[in-house]
Order: sequence, then structure tokens, then C-alpha cells
Amino acid sequence: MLALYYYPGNASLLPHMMLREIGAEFELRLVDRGQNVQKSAEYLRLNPNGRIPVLVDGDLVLFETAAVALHLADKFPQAGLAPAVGTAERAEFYKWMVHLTNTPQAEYRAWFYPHEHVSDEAAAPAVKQAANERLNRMFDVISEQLGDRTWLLGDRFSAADLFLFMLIRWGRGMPRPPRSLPNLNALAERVLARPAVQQALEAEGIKAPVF
Ligand SMILES: N[C@@H](CCC(=O)N[C@@H](CS)C(=O)NCC(=O)O)C(=O)O
Repeated sequence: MLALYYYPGNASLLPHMMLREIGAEFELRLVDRGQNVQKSAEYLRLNPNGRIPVLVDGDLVLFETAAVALHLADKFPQAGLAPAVGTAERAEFYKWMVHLTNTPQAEYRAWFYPHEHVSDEAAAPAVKQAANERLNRMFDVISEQLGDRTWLLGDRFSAADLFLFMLIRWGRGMPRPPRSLPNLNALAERVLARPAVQQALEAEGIKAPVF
């Protein structure tokens, strides 16, 4: 049995969209951030970092979004969310999954949680501003790499596109939202048009404008 611990629009959206693409049976379990449930003793037993998401797959309890995504891609190869192991395409897929998780996703922590990066609260706005500038440069590079290709891997859709879509969405409140880069906007529109993505957004209560 698969269960995904989620909060609407959080990093759990990536595995959620994947589960819908796969057509797997799964249970969605809300982690009520309004009540800080991600820091409760019960949740900390699943993820000692107190962060969302967690995937439970039978006896397996997995945290880290990218690890969850790679596991789902491997467990359901018929869904085609990752290229075959050992191919050059698979290597490119790893590159994007790792880059997206350890570069823009990690940088968003500073944008959304600047207070975690300062000992003096007065410095938080400067941290946020610097995160904004770094994120802009990261999205410039991703946009340039994507070019006018349909997906990050070229003609082939993969979980990396869902990941990028989620990160583009997170930036909708930034001074220069990632969607203002035409290549990124085009990719996000393509992802948004997918029925599985529509289902995931609807289940999480996410309404237009999505990004
Ligand atoms: N590296 C972690 C980061 C997860 C993360 O930062 N999740 C956010 C939501 S998008 C969260 O749990 N925030 C609540 C908190 O930190 O208390 C992952 O990818 O799973």
C-alpha cells in the first residue's frame, strides 16, 4: 500500500503528480501545517527532519522528495517517467533531478524561510533578496538549457518536467516569476495540460492561476 504525506502545493506535489501519471492506488494523508503537524512526535518518527513529503510504501518509509520521485519512477517503469537505466538519457535525467533538488529547490528554503538563515531577524530581508537573485540566475540557466525543446530531455517527457513545473509554480510570488521566461512558461503550460497534473491540482484544491 502506498501513502503520501502531503500539504497542498508543497514538495509533495511532485510525487503526487507522479502517482496520478502512474495511475497507482494510493492514499493521500494531509499533514496540517496550520497546526505544525510536521513537527509532531508522530510525524517526526516518519521524517526526523520534520519536512514534507514522506512516502510510505509497505514497510518502506521514505523522505526526501527526489528520492521519493526516483523510487516511484523505478517501481513503475511502465509509466515511463524515467528513461532506461544505463542510457545517456537516464544520465541526463539524473542530472536534472539532482540539480533541481539541490540547487533551486534548496535555494527556495532561503526565499521562503529566510529566518532560518540568520541569527538576527533584521537580516532576513537581505537573505531573501539574495535568494531571489540566486534563484533568478538559476532559472535563467535552466531556461537557456531547455531552449525551445518540448521537455528537459528533449522529446521525452519525464518526472524532471513535473519537478521543474513545481519549482516554476513556487516562484509565482517572486518579483520576476519564473513564468516570465518564455521557455519556462511554455514548459509549465505543457505540464499543466496533462490530465494527471490537473487531477493532482484539483485534489489539492489548487486553483488558477497555478503558476
Ligand atoms: N529536502 C526536503 C525539503 C522538504 C521541504 O522543505 N518541505 C517543506 C514544504 S515544501 C516543509 O516541510 N516545510 C515545513 C517546515 O519546514 O516546517 C525534501 O525535498 O523532501
